Amino acid sequence: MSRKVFVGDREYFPGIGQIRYEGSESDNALAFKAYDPARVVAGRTMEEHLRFAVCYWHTFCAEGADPFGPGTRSHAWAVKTDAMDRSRDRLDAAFEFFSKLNVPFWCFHDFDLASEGASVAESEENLRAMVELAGERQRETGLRLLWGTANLFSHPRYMNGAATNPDFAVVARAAAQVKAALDATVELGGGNYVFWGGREGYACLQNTDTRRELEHMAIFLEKARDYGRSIGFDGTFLIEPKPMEPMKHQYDFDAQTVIGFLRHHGLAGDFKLNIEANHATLAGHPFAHDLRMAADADLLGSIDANRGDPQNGWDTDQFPLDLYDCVHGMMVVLEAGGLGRGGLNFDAKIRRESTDIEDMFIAHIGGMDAFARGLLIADSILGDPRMRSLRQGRYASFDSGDGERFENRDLDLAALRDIAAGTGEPAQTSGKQELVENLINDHIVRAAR
Ligand code: XLS
Ligand code: NI
Ligand code: NI
Repeated sequence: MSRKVFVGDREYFPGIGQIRYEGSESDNALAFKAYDPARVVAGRTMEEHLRFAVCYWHTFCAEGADPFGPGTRSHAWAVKTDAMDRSRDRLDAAFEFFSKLNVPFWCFHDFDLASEGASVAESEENLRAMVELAGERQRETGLRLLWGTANLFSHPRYMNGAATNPDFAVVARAAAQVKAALDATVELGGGNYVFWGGREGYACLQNTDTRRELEHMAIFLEKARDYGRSIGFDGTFLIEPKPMEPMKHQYDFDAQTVIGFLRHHGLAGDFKLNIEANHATLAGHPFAHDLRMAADADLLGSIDANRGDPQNGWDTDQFPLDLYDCVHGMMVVLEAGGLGRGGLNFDAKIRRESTDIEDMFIAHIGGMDAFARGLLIADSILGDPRMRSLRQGRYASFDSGDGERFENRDLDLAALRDIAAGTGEPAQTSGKQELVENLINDHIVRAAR
């Protein structure tokens, strides 16, 4: 796809042109080695499978600050004194970047796009003005919105939570933000709306009425859903699980916790899950585990692509460059039939020490190539009859006879007992883990050729 790559009245990334596919032999750091948007894999183009999105917050708002020091990068789009001027410059820089990188989608929080005003009405006004401009930029470039969301965790008023805040005034304030962010998402044609429960959880179990807070969260989501539907939002609401950080414990702990919550509160028809790799690993799971749990429940909505550092217990939001993670993840996505209206959003930030402007491009290019390779390798593995029979074959005893009757719920506990008594000690069956892992390695080498 070829688009106009330079919007507004100044170029923020001079010297960097449209990023193109040059193939695996290319040694150009600013070219795709594997991501070839038009290449067809398993019946769809790579662009259709992967549906890449760039996030606004890490890439255009954050400047590399950490708890021990300020930012290390100063952005040319963040220098003007007037906040609205800065927002407009940032939007132009963002759309230039999206276009040059050739991603089809982007994502935002309300207050990434516009700065928060002194009142609810002023914040709404700021956001509306920026949404109008963003709509223009979308039309000019062909970019689409993967999802919008509201930042319900940065402002000090949300220190005790947003939807689960013990103070009703704060809950209402959070609702006002979600209403405006939903309006913005609908206006920009977003396919999804995300809830990440940043401070929905607790720091101290003894001062918290968890039963009441969880009930409030369900009511809040229900009212947001009803409002969204009433203004014509026909996309998917997404919950993004995360076990901790900033709170000691967050209610949306992991995929299975959220699935249980959605089903319990009758929300599973409108809500799905946005699985973030580093959140899954913080919960003690591999990325592919949370993807699989969501997919098994038919609730896999979208992905926040990043990775953690195995030696660190926090959300490092590194770029997803671990090939195994991408392979294992794409195996789940392909088996689930794809991401539907979801996508792969790079909720990732370059390191504080990565201070060249080209590093933003290099990081995203690497992530896109890693997932493109993951897609190719996953497709190759899933097409290997040995792989299929290794997994399916383990369950062959349920395909007929008593196993089938068990699956059909036709055997009660006493009948199972009699079958066991007549069978004797079951024969030992190897799980063949190393064989499966070796097969995956073989496919990684083959598909990379
Ligand atoms: C933080 C989350 C956040 C959400 C959007 O850990 O990943 O970035 O994706 O609010
Ligand atoms: Ni995220
Ligand atoms: Ni995160």
